[in-house]
Amino acid sequence: MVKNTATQYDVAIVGAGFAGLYLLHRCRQLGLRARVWEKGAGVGGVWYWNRYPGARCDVESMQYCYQFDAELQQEWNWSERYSAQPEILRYAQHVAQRFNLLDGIDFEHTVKHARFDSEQSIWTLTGENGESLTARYCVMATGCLSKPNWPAIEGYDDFSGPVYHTALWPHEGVDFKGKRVAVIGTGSSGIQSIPHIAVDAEALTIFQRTPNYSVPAQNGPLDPTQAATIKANYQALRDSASQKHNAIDGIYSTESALRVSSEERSAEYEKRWNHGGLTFLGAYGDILRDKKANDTAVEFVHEKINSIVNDKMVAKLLMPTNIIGGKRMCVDTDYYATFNRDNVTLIDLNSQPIVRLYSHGLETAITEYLVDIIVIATGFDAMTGALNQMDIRGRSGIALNEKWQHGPSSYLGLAMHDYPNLFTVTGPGSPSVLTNMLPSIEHHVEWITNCIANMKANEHTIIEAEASAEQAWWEHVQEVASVGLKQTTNSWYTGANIKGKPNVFMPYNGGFPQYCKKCEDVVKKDYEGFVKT
Ligand code: NA7
Repeated sequence: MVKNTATQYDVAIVGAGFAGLYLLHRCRQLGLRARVWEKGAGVGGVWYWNRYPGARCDVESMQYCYQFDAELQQEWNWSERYSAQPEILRYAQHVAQRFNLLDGIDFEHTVKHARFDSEQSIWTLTGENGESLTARYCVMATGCLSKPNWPAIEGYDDFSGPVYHTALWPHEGVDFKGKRVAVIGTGSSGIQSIPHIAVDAEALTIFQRTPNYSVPAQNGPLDPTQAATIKANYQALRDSASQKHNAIDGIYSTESALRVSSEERSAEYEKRWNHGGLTFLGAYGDILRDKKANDTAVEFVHEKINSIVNDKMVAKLLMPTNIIGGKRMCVDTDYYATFNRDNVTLIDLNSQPIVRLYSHGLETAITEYLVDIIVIATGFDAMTGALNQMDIRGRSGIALNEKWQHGPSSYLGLAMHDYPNLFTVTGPGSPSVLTNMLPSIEHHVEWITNCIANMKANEHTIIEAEASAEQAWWEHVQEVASVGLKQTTNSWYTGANIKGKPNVFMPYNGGFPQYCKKCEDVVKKDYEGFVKT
């Protein structure tokens, strides 16, 4: 039965991940009527879907959490330095309950179309189930890593066993005991899951196209004294993080890797390797700016891989040859050591590409691999994938994926010309995936909801990014992307992981503080670059 909820809301929110939850809460705080549509059967977004073994965040939990509510910050206790997916999901569920958000969310509601009616100045969302939702404003809180990327391999239907994508993991889990397992893909999801699968599986064969750099998390139970110290002065940590390029607190040197002796450099890298985590790249200020400086970090990690992995041929295959930090570095527990296990085999897809799946396994250009279970860890159509898969049409009726056919563009990663009253949380053109997502999400949610409240207070009904402002911002996004080494690597930041996707560096690499300042200036100048009516 087609049901039209008819009620007009101030704000329609798509997605009940960390962005959607906070949006709903903020809207309610500001007296805005809001409704959330969420595809999943529960809250949590990326943490709802990515339930593969070993899934955990790569930013320390004391930082990878909301800061908008001081009490929430104080009362929640993380058990590990880097929490695992079940705990992060419990946190999202706790937030939803604590702030009474569940009654504002329609679960299992997938948006098919979003249309702007210029005459009435309203957005209408239509779901796959035929229901509709109307609101003056629409906020896409659809996440940057939400649309799974399936490799184009022939024969999915021919394989007689189960095939699991890491981003669509079954809620009941997967029992690998006594099974021969294949993992395709060695990005973060592969690198996190492989050590766990290896422990349970009878045999694990890993199909690697490109090796990734990974540093140890050095994860463990969170030291309660350390947690208490942070909690006693949480704001100082948050303030310090907000001044960092990636919004992650840590020690980032501005010194050149090339101005110190090789002994001093090795000692610094060793210290950071032993400390664990993404701040490894903060050892020197020019690692992501100067290829020679980058080479020093590459050499260190190569030596580490060589020292951990017994089979030197395997070690060599695991050593990436591109720059370090071009792709998002991985943070692991026991990844390289896993290759010393007797039940683990590494296959280089460059020397034997997969030809097809057949009833009992995978066939490569060289041989056949008998397996019972296939795990697909091939990532996402990042940043634009979730938006482009909906049919979003603005003022002139042009679909967003048509506007973006040569690559995305936006004003501040927040809004697009020709799509009035539509906002994106951590959209392309914002720092998003180059930062700790939580502060980036909170910043966007606050900016967007303040903007909507301001519109209402001033009796405006439409806000739209000017074409010139969008163009100037996008040129700036590309200009800062061209500084340094990051864009020299093919990655999901540039869309290179998806066949046919335009090659455009999508996140804003000018740094979180500079970005926030720009957003603040826009507001101070009465929403400069936007037209309000
Ligand atoms: P990633 O980082 O995009 O990694 C995907 C991996 O899958 C990577 O090794 C790819 O190799 C590989 N891949 C992709 N397509 C294929 C095909 N067709 N055949 C073989 N191998 C393939 O995704 P993740 O889910 O691991 O991590 C995403 C983010 O989540 C991560 O950056 C963190 O921020 C958290 P390639 O490098 O393309 O050759």
